[in-house]
Amino acid sequence: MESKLTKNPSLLAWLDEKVELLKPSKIVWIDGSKEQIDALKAEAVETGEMIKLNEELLPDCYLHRTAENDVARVEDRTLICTTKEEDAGPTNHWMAPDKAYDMLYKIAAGSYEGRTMYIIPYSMGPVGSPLAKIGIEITDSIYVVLNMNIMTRVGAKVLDVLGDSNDWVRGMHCKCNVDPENRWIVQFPEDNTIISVNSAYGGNVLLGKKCFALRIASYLGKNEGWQAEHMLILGLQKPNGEIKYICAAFPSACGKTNLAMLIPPEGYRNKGYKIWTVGDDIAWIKKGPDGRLYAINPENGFFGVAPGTNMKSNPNALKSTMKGTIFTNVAHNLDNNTVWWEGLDKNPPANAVDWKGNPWNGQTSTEKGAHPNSRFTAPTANCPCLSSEFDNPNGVPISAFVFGGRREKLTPLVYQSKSWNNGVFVGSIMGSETTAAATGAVGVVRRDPMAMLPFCGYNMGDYWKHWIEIGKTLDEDKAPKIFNVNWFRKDEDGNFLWPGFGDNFRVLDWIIDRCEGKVDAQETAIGYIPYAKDINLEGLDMTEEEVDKILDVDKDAWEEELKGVDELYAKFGDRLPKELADELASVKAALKD
Ligand code: GTP
Ligand code: SPV
Ligand code: MN
Repeated sequence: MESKLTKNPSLLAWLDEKVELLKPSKIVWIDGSKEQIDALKAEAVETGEMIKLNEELLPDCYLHRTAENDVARVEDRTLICTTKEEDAGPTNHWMAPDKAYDMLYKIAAGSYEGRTMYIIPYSMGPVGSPLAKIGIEITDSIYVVLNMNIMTRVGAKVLDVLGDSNDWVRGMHCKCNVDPENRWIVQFPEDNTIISVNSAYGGNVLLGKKCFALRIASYLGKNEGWQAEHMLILGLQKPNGEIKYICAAFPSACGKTNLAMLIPPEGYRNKGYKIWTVGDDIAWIKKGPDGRLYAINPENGFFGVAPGTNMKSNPNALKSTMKGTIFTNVAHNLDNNTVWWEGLDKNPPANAVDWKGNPWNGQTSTEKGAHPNSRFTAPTANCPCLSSEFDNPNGVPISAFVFGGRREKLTPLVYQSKSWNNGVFVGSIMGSETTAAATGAVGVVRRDPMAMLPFCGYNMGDYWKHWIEIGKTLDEDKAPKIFNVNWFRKDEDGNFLWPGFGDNFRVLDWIIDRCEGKVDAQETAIGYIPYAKDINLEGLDMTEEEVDKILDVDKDAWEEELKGVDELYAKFGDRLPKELADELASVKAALKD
């Protein structure tokens, strides 16, 4: 093995085994140097794996297309392999570890023949932070290396911090021949190990992200007393300069990136309000020495949904993609060698190539130019509103947790839970319409507790218990308040009833006022709902009566909804925390009043 970057015995032994299994022709350690990364970019362009975009308009940006059958996470083929099936729980797919290793090693054997094994040392969280953790991903894909280099902190400096420690997450990715029938994304939480075969799409192969930072990390967090959540982290700056931090969990493609980077409405901006982005997808949360919960964003980039991103909906995201970005499965505008996606502007290119690689005329075609789950991989450093605390190794103190889903009906614009345990209940009953972020039907309501359904690395009942236990350790005045939001209510004609995007700031404003005890609310069966007059509508073409409509609590509809919760809870048997059963009973009783 040429120029090893470490003497770490556990790592070298693991690599020896993998070399023997995979039989690479060449081995390259990713040291994180600019020269090395530039050479890999050039190589990927040379082989056609990536297309170099217009250097003047999009400097250092590239386009990549994945296989047509490999464009989203595959939840049916995502396994949690624990010794006991019940430890994976009823909401995960499970396989016995021995059987899974056997199956995966057979698929992977010899699959690097004639190819290069890249060894990527990476840190989730600022390198050396007490909240950070280290992973090693081996892969045979340059695209994966280049994405990991944006999404995480990569290179020799990580190995310096690791030293001889055995505390690192093993990640093996084999692209194989992207065969969907042999595609598996497998977590072994008890072994700190991830194996991903037959895919080359983001969430399936950038192993630091969902596989490590959520599935493995949620399991580690349960054992070590912290939390890994599918949450954005934002700072809301008030006119007096004070900044309050909020973590929000929405399911995939339900608005985290948009909320994390929002620009407040003009009236607020003029007063001095501002949003700072700490993270847009994942939060690692731990109690700090002052008894408050602190969050870091373990990532170093944004793997954001491209469609719908434009200068009006999310200018900060769009600006983040203007340099050093990899675009995946968007349309290629041949006139100026740039990219396009649905919702970027009203002027689709006529002379273009669609996400499948076919000639595409955006002016006349009825097909989509970009895949609905097409994405950009952009460095956080590009974000115009990146928080100065982004790299703070100790994280930021959390004032509020916000849960939210995509619901045409039922769920009010915002409500506040009545207590910590009631808030955990609110998170646990989350339902949301499915999106293109995972393969399968789109627009179907499913229960997605805490937006973690596809990402919890252990029994969801134990995960809820962990939430309840964390609450017990927090003093009442230090515990974040817990809310639920829904930006997606629609009228009978299918039009959104709430403008969303930047105007969601109006709801954040109410949330912070509630945290500070500055505003009253009406108690309902499900929680505290705002008085319509307390949602600031200045500059908005919307009346209080219209706001009232999206704040209503339809008791009959909620009773119906809770039947779905009964079904969910019934799956857990005695792993369902009693506290949640009690909360469900009391909400049901309140709905009958
Ligand atoms: P993941 O990266 O998959 O975890 O998704 P995310 O939660 O970061 O979702 P994102 O912010 O990328 O939003 C996904 C989609 O929701 C895009 O098509 C947005 O245009 C749309 N969206 C986001 N916020 C709003 C909103 O407030 N109102 C409406 N109507 N749509 C929104
Ligand atoms: C999600 O699906 O929630 C994402 C994209 O953030 S992926 O990395 O593919 O999981
Ligand atoms: Mn996500």
